[in-house]
This record gives sequence, structure tokens and C-alpha cells, in this order.
Amino acid sequence: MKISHRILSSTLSTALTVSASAIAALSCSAIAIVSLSNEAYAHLEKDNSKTQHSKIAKKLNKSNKSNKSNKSNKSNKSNKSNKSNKSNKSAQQAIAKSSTIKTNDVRYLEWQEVQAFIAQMQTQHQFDATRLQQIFENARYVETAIQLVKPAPPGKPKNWKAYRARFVENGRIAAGIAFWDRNLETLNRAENVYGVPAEIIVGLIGVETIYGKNTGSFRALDALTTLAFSYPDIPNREGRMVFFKNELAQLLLWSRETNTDIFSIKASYAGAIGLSQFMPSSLRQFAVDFDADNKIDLKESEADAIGSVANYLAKHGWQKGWPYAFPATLLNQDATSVQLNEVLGRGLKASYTLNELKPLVSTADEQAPKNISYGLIDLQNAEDPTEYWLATENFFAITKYNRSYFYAMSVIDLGKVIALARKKE
Ligand SMILES: [Ca+2]
Repeated sequence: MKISHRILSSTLSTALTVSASAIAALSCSAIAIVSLSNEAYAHLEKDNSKTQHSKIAKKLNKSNKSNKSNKSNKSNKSNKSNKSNKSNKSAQQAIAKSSTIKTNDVRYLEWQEVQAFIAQMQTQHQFDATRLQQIFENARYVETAIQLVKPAPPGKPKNWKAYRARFVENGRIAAGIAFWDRNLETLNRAENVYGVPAEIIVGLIGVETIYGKNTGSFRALDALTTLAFSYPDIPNREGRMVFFKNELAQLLLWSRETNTDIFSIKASYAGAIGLSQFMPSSLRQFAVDFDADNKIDLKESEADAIGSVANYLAKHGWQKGWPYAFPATLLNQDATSVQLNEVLGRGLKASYTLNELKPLVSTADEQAPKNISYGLIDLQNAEDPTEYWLATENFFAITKYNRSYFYAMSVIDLGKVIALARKKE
């Protein structure tokens, strides 16, 4: 899941720009990467020719292999505690320098910061220290997570059409139709309870994980521990580590509250869980047991994922029955005008009436209600003309899941295309 509270600092507009461009270029900024779904990451991996990430992935595989074969030799050598202190230090230095290091060299339990975190969990949440020591003794460093949060070199301009084509494609549409068909009653019930239409829920789960196909294969504990304590030395490192420490705490709380074995919880490299890719804090706050089996399981229960997505959107401003967005035309063609940039820079909210926007932009769509507010959004298309849309609160509710216009519009488009395809069947 990609949520607003993943972004701790940087201004709204910066966050949005970085996120959208990074995703569009299939590169990963510090901000965008956490908001990239696992599915998107899977795509990154596949896209060999275009990104550095596939190279990284290959490198990692290699180093993991050699790491494994070295392991037995290494463990027989020299004084154990000496070695671990030394390797602990060098591991920390290596991470700070953002170079590739070996998983087995990182012993989180010996890290001061981890001990401080354990103490904090003990005092703040009355956790059993011995249990936490056991947990962190087994927490593993995930090099892939470190590599994937690093920004890719600046490259391609934002390209909405290219981004959209990755998510609104035949395989995903077919999977979406099947998902919708087998969850018809649940989707109707979610719409009744939360006011969020089936097409939005279906679009979102499709963009996130292709209906559960790509929910992530890392242990949530490993991914979150790695990003909480070993975040690479890139801009906003401190803020991101605070964010991931909180998510790690939330994961521990969730595991305790639900009596779930913490090592069994699988996630994306960024710690997002289940069909809907909820971060642990959202899991605790917004996930619901929508099939009434007395447990919340976003990985195995499609109903729980459906209800949880709908509840999340409802709690983030979704308005029942409202439209999402209308194509718009700029009346002032000067795209650098101060007024236009001010309106575009208002961020992820609908701040204007149609009347207020009248001097700047119009929509030919007569369906656009006059009594609600809109925000102006731009979808850049590399060298092709930028698309402008008037977006309602419902559009912006989706951006609370992932702060990206591209993301929100892909969710809407995928859902609509699937709805249309179902009607034709
Ligand atoms: Ca359930």
C-alpha cells in the first residue's frame, strides 16, 4: 500500500513530482519507492533493458549465492564475538556508504539502535524483552530493500501514457474480470457499507498486486528492520528511518494483538502486506474482517482485502456517489503561468469550485457537478501534450493510498475498463 503517511517530510508538491516522475521513468526515488507497489517492483525487475534495478537484482542474486557458499567457511574462523563486533561495525559503515554488503554480516541484535528500540517497545508497549531479543536475533538484512529505496539516476521525463499501459493491460484486465465475478456479492456489500464502487476497489487491488499474484515474498520483519535501521545515506534518511521504525513497531503490535507468528508475515520489500499492500500501521487502523471469520487476513481473504480497501478510502474522504475526474482544457495556454502553477500546486485536495476555476480551465463534460469542489491535476506525457483533469475529492482519496496522480488515474482507468469488459461479456 502506498499511503500518505509514508511521506514524512518534503513538501506536497515536491513529493508528488518526485513520485510521479520516478514511477513514470520506472526509477525509484526515496519517496516513490516506498509508494511503489510490490507489483510495480516486479515490473521493475522484469524491465531489464530500461532500469538499473534488474542489474542490481542480478548482482544481489550472485552475491547471495556466494554468500551462502562462504558461510560455512566463515563461521569456523576465529573468535566469534570479535568477529561479530568487527563485522557489525563494518556492516554499518558499508550500509552508510550504500555499498553492497552481505546479509549474514548484519546482526541486528548487536546494534545499539536495535537495543534502544527493544527498550522502547518494552517501556511503551510492555513487550517482553526476551521475546524481542529472540525476534531480532533472527531478523535478517535485506539488501534488495536497500537497493530499491535508492534513487535511480535522473532520466526520462514523466510519461502518463507509458505508466498507464503497464497497469491497464490485457492480463490484468482478465484477472480483474475473474476477481470481480467471484467476489460479486462482497463487492456489492462493500459498496453499500462504505460507498466505494466495485470498480475502484477492483482497480486498486489490480494495480497493487494483480489480485494477489504479487504480494511480496520478503518477511515483513526483515524488510522493515532493514529499512528502519540500515536505510541508505540518501536524502531524508532520518525521516524515512523514523517512518519505518514506527511501521516495525506497528508490525510487532499487530503480531501480538492477533497472535500471529511474526516470521510468517510476508510483505513487499517495503513492508506492505497482502492483496491490498497495507503497511502495518494501516493494517491496525483500517483493515477489517469482511468475511466475518474473526480474523483479518489481507493475503488469503479476498473479502478482507476488499472491505479493507473500501474502509481505507471511506476514512480518507471518499464521497458516496461522487464522480472521480473530468477532462479539462486550459483556457490560458501558457503552462508556466503563475496562476496555473498555483492551482496545480495546491496538492492532493479539491480546493476550488468550477466558478473559481473558470478563468483558467474549463471542462466540456456537462456531467461535472457544480456544487462540489475540484482540484486541477496534470498528467504529463513526455514530449506529447500534458493532459489536464478536474479531480474531485474521490480522486484525491485514492492518492491518499499512493501520492501519485498517475497511480490514482491508473486505478480509475483499470477499474473502468474491467467494468466495461464485464458488461460486454
Ligand atoms: Ca476475515
